[in-house]
Formats: sequence, C-alpha cells, structure tokens
Amino acid sequence: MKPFIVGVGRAGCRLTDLFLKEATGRVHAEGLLVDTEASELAYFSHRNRFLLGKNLLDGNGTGKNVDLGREAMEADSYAIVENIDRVKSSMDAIFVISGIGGGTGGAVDVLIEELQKSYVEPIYSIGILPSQEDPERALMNFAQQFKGIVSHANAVFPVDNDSLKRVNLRGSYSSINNEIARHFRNLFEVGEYRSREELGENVIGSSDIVNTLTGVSSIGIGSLDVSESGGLFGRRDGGADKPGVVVSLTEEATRKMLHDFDVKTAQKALVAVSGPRRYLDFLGSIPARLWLEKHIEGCEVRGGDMPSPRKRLTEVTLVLSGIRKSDRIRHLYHLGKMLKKKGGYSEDVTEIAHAVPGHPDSRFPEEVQRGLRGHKGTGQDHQGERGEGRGGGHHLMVSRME
Ligand SMILES: Nc1nc2c(ncn2[C@@H]2O[C@H](COP(=O)(O)OP(=O)(O)OP(=O)(O)O)[C@@H](O)[C@H]2O)c(=O)[nH]1
Ligand SMILES: [Mg+2]
Repeated sequence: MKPFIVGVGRAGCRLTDLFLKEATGRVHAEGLLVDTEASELAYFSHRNRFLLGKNLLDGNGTGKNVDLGREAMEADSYAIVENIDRVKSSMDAIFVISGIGGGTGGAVDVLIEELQKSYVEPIYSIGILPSQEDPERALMNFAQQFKGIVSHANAVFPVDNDSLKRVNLRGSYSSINNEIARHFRNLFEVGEYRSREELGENVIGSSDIVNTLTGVSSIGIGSLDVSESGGLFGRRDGGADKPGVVVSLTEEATRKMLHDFDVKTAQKALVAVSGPRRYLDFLGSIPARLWLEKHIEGCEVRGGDMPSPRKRLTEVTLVLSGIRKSDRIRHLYHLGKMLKKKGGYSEDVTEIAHAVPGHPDSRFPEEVQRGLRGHKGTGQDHQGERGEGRGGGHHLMVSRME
C-alpha cells in the first residue's frame, strides 16, 4: 500500500519523520509535517513542512489548547490540502498521525473532514492515547476530540503509550516510535512487490486493507526468528507443523496489539504471513484465517502470504477492525470527561502525581484507576447501540461513551 502520511503536532511529526527517513525496501511513503510550533518544525530536515496557524499563533504553539488548535486548523486545512497536492505522487490512502491529547494533534478532526472532501482515497487516523504521565489537559483534549476523529476518519488506530513504554514515558518516546513504525511498515508492505519471488500463493493488496479498515482498529505482530538454531520446528513447538506455528503466531499477535481491547468484538480481520519462502508452505495464511473466524464476532477475514527472501523472521501481521469494546479507551474517555466537568485543570506536577493510579492521595475512584492502569475489564457488557456516521455499525463503542 502506498500511504501519504500527514504528521500533526510533535508526536505526529516525529513518527512521520521516521517513516519518511526510512522509506526503504517495499515501503514507499510520502508525507508532510504540520505543527503550530516553529521550533518543533525546525527540528526536522524534511522539506515538506507546514507551519499551522501562523497568523493566529505566530509559530508559538497552542499551549495544549485544542480549541486554539482547531481554530488554526479551520483557517489552514485547505492550505494543507494544497501542500499535499504539491508533493504527492501516487497514494492508496492518507494516514494522519498525531497525539490526540495535544492541542495541535487533537485538532485533526477538522483536517480529516477537509481531506474527506478533497480526496477519494480513505483517510485513516493513527492517534496516540493520553498517558497517565501526561498533564490532565491531555485527557480532557482526548475526551473532547476522540469521537469527532472516529466519526470523520474511515478508521482510527489508537496507540497506547502506557502499554508500549519501558520505564517512564519521556525516556521511551523513541523506542515507542520505533515500535509503532515497525507495525505500520508491515501494513504498508502489503501489496508492494518488487519481484516475482515476493509473490505468495495467496496474494493480498491495498484494496484488501481498505476493505478491512473501518471504525476503531489495531495492529499486532507475532514473530519468530527462523535463523536461530532449531529453525521453525525446533524452537516454538518442538515438532509442531507449520500451520500450528502460523496459528500460534496469530494468537501472539492478538495479545500484542497497539492498544488493549476486547479482541472477540472485532468485526473484520486481515492477516499477512511474511518470511522466507521455505517457511510459508502452500497453506500459508489459511490456518490463521480459520482460527480468526472462530475467535472474532465478525466473519470477514482476509489473508495472504508475503514471501520475503531477505527476512530472518516469520511474522504474522494482524489487523483487527470494527472493534466494539475497549475498556481502556472507555476509562480514558470517562476520566477526561470527569476532569472537564470538575472544571479547570492543573499543570502542577505534584498535583498531577496525585492523580497517578496507585498514589495514596489519588483523587480518582478505584474503578477509573483500574482503567488507567490498563487492566482488562470484567468481560460483561458486550452489547452496544448502533453508532452514526461513516462506516455505520463500527462506531458502537464510541457511541456508548456518554
Ligand atoms: N509515542 C509518542 N508520543 C508522543 C511523542 N511526543 C509526544 N507524545 C504524546 O502525544 C500527545 C500529544 O503531545 P504533543 O504531540 O507534544 O502535542 P502537540 O500535538 O504538539 O500539541 P500542543 O499541545 O499544541 O503542543 C501526548 O499524549 C504526549 O505524551 C512521541 O515522540 N512519541
Ligand atoms: Mg506541540
């Protein structure tokens, strides 16, 4: 798939820069960096940069104020379209990447709406969820903006910094970004073939991705290093058969998604099995597809094989889409709404520390704290009402977040 990537705000620009700098191998990414802060933009050498809200904010950023971010976006979103037209060659989809808790990154709903008017290609959002280490303002921005982003985009990939970080958030940004890039690179490789030897038995292309993606979505990877001693059969399952390994890697992928949600509530799936050809026998992705059909509610499961002669890994890249239930997102959303109702917010780090789950003086009810820690829910409450908007039924989860 040929993506055009628009990075908005600090998180969005850093991630997009990664994709553009390392657009090697099968992936051909083009993109544009957009920020309200001139000093942040100056950090990148990439020439496709756009200073958002120049007249309104004078290059000084929004100070985490998403209403200002939206105002700047309303004034400039058409100029962003003109910039995209100037630099793009061919693309299958546009990916807008941003931190939803940011004053700038949270304002992407306005941009996505404009992009929908200007392009026939689908518009996807990769949205960083607020972390327990972010200021309260990030949660409030998230609660204000998430629904709008989901309703305007063809699909949204929430990414949970808290589940990807190592020790503390600030020290982990770069490793988290590499991890996010690794997942989306595997997705962008789908349908990009440089030679006959990269064509699998079951071929999938970017139209399969487009037909799969709807509503809240996620990606996970299960991988096995086949260059290690023992190879495919030696390490994981003793004498297991190849279909068994593909199934166990698929299962692993469901446990390593970019945010935590109830896997069985997904409506659609796409699975790509890649690796050295000798490890992709004629069944390829078929066992993964059969396994997924049994483990998710929906029955639309697509799959294909992508032989990669140069890869050391056999990988199962799994996309789940039309997700109906994520306790994690629901808790973040409620927490943000609650803070907003309480009125005002605090930038004082000692106050914020008290809001951190587990802190003895934490001001949040136990139920909310559990959500912040990223615990799985009780598994009750699977029923949702039908949501409005693009894509129809897959907005269930969001429509319940009142
Ligand atoms: N994964 C990841 N997250 C980041 C990175 N930088 C910031 N974030 C997170 O993204 C969210 C938004 O922060 P920023 O990107 O700094 O905000 P912004 O979009 O520039 O908006 P402003 O408030 O106007 O500065 C927060 O939840 C941050 O923790 C990054 O490099 N990687
Ligand atoms: Mg910023």
